[in-house]
Parts: sequence; structure tokens; C-alpha cells
Amino acid sequence: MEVRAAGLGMLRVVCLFAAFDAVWLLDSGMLFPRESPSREVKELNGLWDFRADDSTNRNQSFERAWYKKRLAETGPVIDMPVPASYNDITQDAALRDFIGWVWYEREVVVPARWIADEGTRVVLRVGSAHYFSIVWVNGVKVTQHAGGHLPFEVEIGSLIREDPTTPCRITIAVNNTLSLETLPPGKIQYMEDRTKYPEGFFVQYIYFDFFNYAGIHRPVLLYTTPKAYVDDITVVTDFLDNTGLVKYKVSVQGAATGTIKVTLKDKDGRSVASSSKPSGVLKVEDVNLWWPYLMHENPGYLYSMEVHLIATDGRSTYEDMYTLPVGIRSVAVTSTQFLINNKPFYFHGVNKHEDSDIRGKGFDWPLIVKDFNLLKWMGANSFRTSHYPYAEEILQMCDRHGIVVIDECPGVGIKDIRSFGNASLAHHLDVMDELVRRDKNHPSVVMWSVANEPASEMPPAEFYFETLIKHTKDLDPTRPVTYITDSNYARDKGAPFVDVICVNSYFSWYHDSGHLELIPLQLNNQFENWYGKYKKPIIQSEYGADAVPGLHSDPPVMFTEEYQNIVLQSYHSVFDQKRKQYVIGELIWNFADFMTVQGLTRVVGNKKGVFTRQRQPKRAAFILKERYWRLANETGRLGLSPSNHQCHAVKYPW
Ligand code: BDP
Repeated sequence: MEVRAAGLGMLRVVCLFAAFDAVWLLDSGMLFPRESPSREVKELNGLWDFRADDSTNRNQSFERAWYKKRLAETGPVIDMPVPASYNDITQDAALRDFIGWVWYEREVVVPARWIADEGTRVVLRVGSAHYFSIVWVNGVKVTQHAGGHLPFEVEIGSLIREDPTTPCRITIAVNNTLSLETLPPGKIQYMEDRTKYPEGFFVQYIYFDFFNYAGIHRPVLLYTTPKAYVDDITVVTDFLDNTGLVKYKVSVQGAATGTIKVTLKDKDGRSVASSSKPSGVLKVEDVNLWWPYLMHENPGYLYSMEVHLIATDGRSTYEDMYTLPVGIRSVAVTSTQFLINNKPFYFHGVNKHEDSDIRGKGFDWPLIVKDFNLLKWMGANSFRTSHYPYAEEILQMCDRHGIVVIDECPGVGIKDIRSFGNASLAHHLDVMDELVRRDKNHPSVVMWSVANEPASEMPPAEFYFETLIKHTKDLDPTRPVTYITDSNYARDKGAPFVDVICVNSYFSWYHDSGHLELIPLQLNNQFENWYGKYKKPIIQSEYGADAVPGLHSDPPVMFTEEYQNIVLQSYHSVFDQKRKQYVIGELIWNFADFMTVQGLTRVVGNKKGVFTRQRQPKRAAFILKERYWRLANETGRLGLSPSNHQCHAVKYPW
């Protein structure tokens, strides 16, 4: 038996590593900017000059070439913090709801040495800006990028060296207009009825349930590398018995010849494996595997892979160092289970948003750390990045704390048949390229989600999702792929292609409102139908109910905390039956209340959070906490049972 298991393990490793060579098709990397002996980072966060182009045709800024001079010379500017959404920073409702171009500008002092040293690359990087961005340096266009939530960068060293005496003026124009071909899709409609709307009045329709926050959402920075540099690193990991296997590939740019030294170090800085080849397999004896939070006493174990390059471009010699955190783990899916390191993993977690008061979707360390503390307090072991990629810093936290991630692209609200066309698909494939390129090395990321609740019953959905999912698997054959389906779409054309069925349902909320007693019947049927049809493991990827904090009623009525609690508990009783069969996870909608567009069903935003937007618990948070810690003890494989409870018990952290 053991011999057979070992043989199967070896087969898995061979298949996994064989697939590796055929993939990672992208031609350049997007390594997270890190300081090292050869690399410096200069953050450009803080106050930028800001001006919205509110001209009637929304185009005056281009007609008048605002990028050519200082923004303050084009008209009145205001202070705008970066990173932050601009929407909630002022008292101006017109700016909160603004659609069109906004302009950010800042002058930067570039260290003289960076300019003087021709062997230094100076890279300008924007962590994310929503949605379409154009960047100029000293009035010269240097790059543009379509899509929020993902980084883009450009080398500007040669440009700033042209005239080292001019200050480096960075101008970024950002446009939040969404079309049927963007991700997420949206639509602008001009209103023609002059008895109701003035000339030029338009609205942007969106098909998703969160505020369309805009602006520069994540850090902007300059960083340096030598002219010959480590451009990308890819790692795929597995293990056999006690030996960890790290298959890696380093790609280098700017060098004619060079030597590479790769050293894998453990947490104490001891070298555990090394190589002098640009690609290969590192073997780690007595490996410390990367385990999820609550599945092991020592979750989130990370090694450091130090890549040291010495290269020459024919004239000079350059030295570059980059250190990548590496977690060694495996992921696999069977028809009824999700396996991490060959052990069944049950997702007990949350869906989140990047969303908070004042900052909107702006990156904010205090908020991020608070959220992790709340996740761990609750006993959550996972979350889905609903409905778009989150900041890389958040994924790094997940790596370190062992929080498992379903990494979702911004394919939310694909509801119009025109959003299944070729242009949309091409953009969706590009976005998946960018997402996988950015997040491929995170051990916490265990599955890709290519969309949320698309109109997957429409005829074009079949080709669209077959292409999209196949492409994602070509990019990364090591992780399962899913998209999130709405339980109403009984005729789901994409489901045959996914590895895991993720299903959202809101019984007794959007249907049969007030009829809590129907939840067990309807949920049970939901699971049986999906499993019966596809024989794939299922995650309840959303469920929940709005609760206005402090609103009470017994017997429960909608929008009270009691109603939210009963919804959760009714779902939980069915999960408890089905998790013994093929249900592999439950993710509450939502971790915290979040802002939405104004509408009849939203009282200052979506209130399905188990925490308020200010991160205070509703009663439901305590229900989940009690449940998640219990699940951790039952499913976490810590060796817990009543008899050995003393030796390994997961302790409540209070
Ligand atoms: C789901 C959507 C999510 C919404 C939620 C709701 O995926 O974005 O916020 O419904 O209505 O269908 O609360």
C-alpha cells in the first residue's frame, strides 16, 4: 500500500513538473519591488496635485494637453492622497460620483546617483489605478494601462537622464469609464429626454454590487535594478515523503552572459539547498511544509529564495540580488475533496472587499492588519478576493499567516451578451495573464476564479469559458480553476470546464423573502443538483443576509441581526450534512459592510457584513467564530479528538 502511495506521489510530481516547462508564457515578469543590496525603492505615496476634467465632453484636458505643463497651471488643483480612491475625500458629491478623466501630478526628487549611473534602471510602478491610466514623465507619454486592481510599470531612467537638471514631473491621468468590453463591464447612457435631463446628462450603468471607486488605489513607487537584472522567477513546489521539491526558473534581462546562484534559506537563514543553474529543482530535506492557519501548529512556513546574478552586457558587469519568499506545498482536487499537502482542506472563511470609510479602495496598512486580526479571531482559514485581485501586500500577509486564497479576477457583472464578444474575451485573457504573472508564486493562492456570476446560461458562455479556463490552465497547470456561479443558473454552460463548483445563493433573501423555513430544503436541493450533474466538489462561495447593526426583532424579520443569524445557522445545518460528502467549503457574504451605488435595496451600502464597515462585530460574527473554531478542531487535522485534546488543541486566542 505504501509503495503504491509513494509511486502515485512520484507520478504527481512528474506530471506537475512536466507541465511547468510548457507554461508561463508571458515574456516579462512583474516581481514585487523589494529592496536588496542591488535594488532601492522610493515610495511616492502622499499628496499629489489633482484635478478632474469636468468639461462637458470630458475631453478638454486632452484638447488642452494638461500633461505638457504643471497641472496647477492648467486650472485649480486640490490635494489628493495617494493611495486612496478620490471619491470620498472631499465634500463634493459631483466628485464622489464623477465619471471621466482625473489627473494626478507630482514632482519627484530622483537621487542624483540614480541619474548619474547609466548602469541603473529606474522603474516607475503603479500598484493599481482604476480603470484606464496614461502616464507622462516631464510631458512625455511613457505608458498606459487598461484595468484596475493590477500593477503596471515602465523604465524611465533614459528619459530623466536626457535633462538631469529638470525635476521629474509625473502626471497620471485615470479614467473610470467602464464599457461592455472592460472588466468589470459597464455602460454609459446619455439621457435624451430634455423634460427630465439637461443637455449632456449621462449615467454609467454597472452590473456589480460595489461602489465604482476610482483613482490611484495602491502605492506608486520608483525602484531601481541594475541594467542586467533578474526579471522574473517562477516556482512550483511539491514534496515526496520528507523531501520538499522546489522547481524554479529565473529569467534575466539585459545581459549577454552571466552566472546565477540560487540559494534557498530556512527561517533561521540557514542554506538548505542551492544551485548555479537558471532553472532546476531544489531538494529540501526534512522539509517544513507551508500549512494553512489552524491546520498545523506552525502555519505559513516560508523559505527565502535568494537569487544572485552576476552578468555582463559586453561592456560592464552588473550584480543583482532578489529574494523571493517560497512556501512548499501541494494542491489537488478530487471529485469530493480539496487537498492541501494531500490532506483534505475545508474552506471556512469569508468573502471580502477592499473597502473602507474615506479611503474607498485605497491601500491602507492599519485596515489590512486589523482585518487579518479579525480573520484570525474568527477562526477563518481562507477568503476569496471577491470581485477583483487584492493588493500584493495582502497576499504576502496570507502567505505569512497561512490564510488560503481563492484569487479572483475582475470578471464581475458579465451580464450583457455583448460582453461575451471577441474584444471582451481578448481583454479577459490579458487580465488573467497579468493576474497569474503577478500572483503565481504565492503559496496562499490555491485556486483561480475567472469570474463572478456571469450570465453563464447564455449561448456564447460555453465558448467563452472553455477558452478562458483552458487559457488559465495553460498559464498555470498547478492550480485548479473555477468561476463563481449563481445557483439560479441551472443551465450553466461553463460548469463542465471548472475543477470546483463555486455556487452563490441567497435563499429567503432575494427569493422567498422572509421564509427562513425554506432554506434547508432549497439548499439541500441546490447541492444535490450541482453535484448530481457535475460530480465535482462544491464550495458555497456566497450566502448571507443584510443586517443593520443594532436592529432587532424576535421573531426575526429581514434586516435585523436575528434574521441574519437564522439565515447563517440554517445554512450551517445543511453544510454540516454535506461536508461529509462533497461540500468543501463555506464563505460568508460578507466579511464587512461595504459601499455600493445608491439604490432602493441598499441603505448606505450593502449590510451583509458580519462586521460593520468600521470593523465592529455584529452578532453574526460571534456565531461564525464559534463555528469556525469548532470546524478547525474537527477538520483541521491537528490530531484533535477528545482523547488527545490536551496535547494539540487549537487554543482560542483570548
Ligand atoms: C451576489 C454578488 C455580490 C453581491 C451579493 C448581494 O456576487 O457581489 O454583493 O450578491 O447582493 O450575487 O449582497
